[in-house]
Amino acid sequence: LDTERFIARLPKAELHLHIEGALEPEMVFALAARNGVALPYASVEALRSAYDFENLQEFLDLYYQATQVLLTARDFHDLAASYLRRARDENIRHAEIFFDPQAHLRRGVAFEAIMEGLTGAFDAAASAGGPTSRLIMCFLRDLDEADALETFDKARSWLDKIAGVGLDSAEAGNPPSKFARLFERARAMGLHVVAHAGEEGPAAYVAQALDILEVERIDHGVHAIDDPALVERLARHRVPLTICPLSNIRLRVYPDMRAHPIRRLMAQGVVATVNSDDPAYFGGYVNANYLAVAQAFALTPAEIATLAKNSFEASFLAEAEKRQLI
Ligand code: ES4
Ligand code: ZN
Repeated sequence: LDTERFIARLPKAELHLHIEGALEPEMVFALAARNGVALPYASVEALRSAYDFENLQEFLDLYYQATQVLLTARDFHDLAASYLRRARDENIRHAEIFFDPQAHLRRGVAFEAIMEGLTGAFDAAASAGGPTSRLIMCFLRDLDEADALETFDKARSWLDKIAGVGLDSAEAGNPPSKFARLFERARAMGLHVVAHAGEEGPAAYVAQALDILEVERIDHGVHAIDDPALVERLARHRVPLTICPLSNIRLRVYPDMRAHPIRRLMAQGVVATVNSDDPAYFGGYVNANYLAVAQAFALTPAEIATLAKNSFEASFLAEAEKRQLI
């Protein structure tokens, strides 16, 4: 309980959160009713009991199905407002938030609706004392690069409200190299660049994300542990990993928390951060993720505080902004 209070009181940044993954079952049903969308589940409980995943793809199938209730600017606003209230209550001072435009554009939702809804909620939260938020536009790696480039074009008039680009969805068989031109364009436009790599994919995909996409952070990156030279490289260059411990257990990347490599990565000098990924699906927001790791490895308060400090270091905030928030 002491550890729980210590974690709750620590100022933290969240750097790996898919806003669509903060869609709680109750909100799925509320938005389905508001928008007249039919659901293949009889109740909130029936939907929640489907959250038992064998792997990443099984999760993604349900995640994309649930996103179908998101149609209007108001829906995106309500979703972001709900996450940010939760984040504020957990003492998260800053959030760098992913969204998946391709998952919405292909259903006929306009870019304007997504952006107006999300940024409206971000601005309201920031004005009300926090957290502050930035947006990272993710591309679905199981689609081709041409689709990503087309989507990037559609985002052109919104780029002043987008901090960076990322890469997510089904990793196996979809290496970072597939998106070399997209990331070259994003970097040329001054955007920050990150990518999911080494979640279900191999350490070689983490190396590709660094070498070909020239990313500043790796999302997940846990499979880097299989390549000691790569771990050493991440540590030496202080390339942060945005680790999502409960996600990795729920998607069976590791059988239990004791088998998770986060402690070994920390011991080898990697800038590790703790994040929630898709908290509505994986059984916990940020503080629950810190607690699960702290308990599995009997972390000291100093070690827990280092994870929180890393979250600000790894963020895209300017140094002066970091000092204000911590
Ligand atoms: C995701 Cl856990 C995870 N992995 C890859 N892509 C994703 N999109 C949303 N959650
Ligand atoms: Zn993720």
